[in-house]
Amino acid sequence: MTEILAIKSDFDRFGEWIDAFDQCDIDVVAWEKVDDPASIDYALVWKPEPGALHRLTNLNIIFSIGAGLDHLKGDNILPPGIPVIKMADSGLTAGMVEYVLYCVLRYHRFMPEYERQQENRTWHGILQVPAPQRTVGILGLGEIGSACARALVQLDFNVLGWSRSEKNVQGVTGFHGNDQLDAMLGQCDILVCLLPHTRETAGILNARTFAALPKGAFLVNAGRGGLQDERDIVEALNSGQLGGAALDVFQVEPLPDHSPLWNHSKILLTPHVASMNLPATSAQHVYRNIMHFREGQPLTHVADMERGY
Ligand code: NDP
Ligand code: OXD
Repeated sequence: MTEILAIKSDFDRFGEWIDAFDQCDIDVVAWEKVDDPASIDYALVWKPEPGALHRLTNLNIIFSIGAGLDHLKGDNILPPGIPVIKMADSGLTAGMVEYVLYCVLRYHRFMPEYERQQENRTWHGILQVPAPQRTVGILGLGEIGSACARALVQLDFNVLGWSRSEKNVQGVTGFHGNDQLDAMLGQCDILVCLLPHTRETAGILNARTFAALPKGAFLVNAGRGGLQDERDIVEALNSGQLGGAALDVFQVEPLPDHSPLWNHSKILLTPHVASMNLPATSAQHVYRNIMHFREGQPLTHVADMERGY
């Protein structure tokens, strides 16, 4: 009997998901069309309602639409004992690489300064800094962080990376654990945050972290809003401790109207669009894991929900 994958998609993209699984040996059903919850073998979800996954009594695997797992962390969301797989989509990763390169190059080539100059009809060249003399530190060297690090290495930047466990990414100087964080921060001209939001990482982008950076360093956060203290960011920008910040994620999303971040002259703000998963490539990751499950092979990208990512 053909197995069934139920999909609760974001952005009304169910049609794209149907097409993406077209060539796979699996039936796909939209979340709201599930008649018999016991017939569902796998679930691919974004922001499931509390209790909804518990009703799928024969579920084998829960797939997250999204690399971040915050949407699965509320009370009564996850039934116990069922593996949760993080999204690892080459399309999503490629988008993150584009966003990070864009932000890093923007600061590296003084674009905010030239934008200000243009407003004032000022013609003034700033001495170019060669990429090897520019140090970019990446917080989080996972699926996305390591891809961004590799792309920056390709452009000849001096790249540092921080992770929980020791990592070896070619061309990247690695740091790991809380004890080594300050040693990395002290060298970063541009700090890029690609961490997951967990108990341990919550609020890590705070005044203490900014104080450990060289004065005038730039911040890029495309991880999660819960990683940043927005008041500390504004203070660090106003004092000049931070030279600028590119923020894609926020403590509250959508960003409230009254937030001072909206019109701060040193902030480049985007509405959580650094990247989006693409059903065509995401489906390959999902189906690969379904095949592993059927063949009794180990699953990949299994989240440790206790650890938080
Ligand atoms: P991964 O799980 O592959 O990688 C997470 C990385 O963070 C790992 O290197 C991990 O270390 C490190 N890490 C976790 N906790 C700590 C800690 N306490 N101290 C030091 N390092 C830590 O995640 P992805 O790379 O796939 O995604 C990262 C995040 O990016 C997502 O969780 C999501 O929040 C965000 N994201 C944002 C998007 C956007 O559009 N803005 C789009 C996609 C993702 P280790 O390697 O040792 O495990
Ligand atoms: C994700 C996201 O986590 O889009 O994948 O933010």
